[in-house]
Amino acid sequence: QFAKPEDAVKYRQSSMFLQGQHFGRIAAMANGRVPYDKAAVIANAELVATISQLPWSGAYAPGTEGGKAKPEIWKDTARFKETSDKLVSDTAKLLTVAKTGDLDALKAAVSSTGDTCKSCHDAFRAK
Ligand code: ASC
Repeated sequence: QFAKPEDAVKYRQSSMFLQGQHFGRIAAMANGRVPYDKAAVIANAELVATISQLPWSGAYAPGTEGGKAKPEIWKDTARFKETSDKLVSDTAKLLTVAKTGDLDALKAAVSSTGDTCKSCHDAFRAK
């Protein structure tokens, strides 16, 4: 899938960067730092729901160790898969909630999705 291992590292870092940017735009509206705009939340949630699926099918394949990725990713593959699956389901839910226009539900979905980001980073990303 990748010409060289560094490309896998670049790919997963790029997808994490994009997720952070688009999730951050939603979080800013959920937290009231930026005025709530339902269409903007949906557009960003569509992107996050898609981008969150990208890194798991090959960008952490064996032999792509590097960057801030901890060795645990390749040791505790079951737990890594569990947390990555949870992110994908959380972001799908986030999109569903975005479309309802319910701001309180959006806050809750942003909070739980952010918890999922954090728990995976705590376990699998070096400082
Ligand atoms: C973000 C981002 C993360 C998560 C995490 C949530 O916007 O870049 O890594 O949210 O900070 O706790």
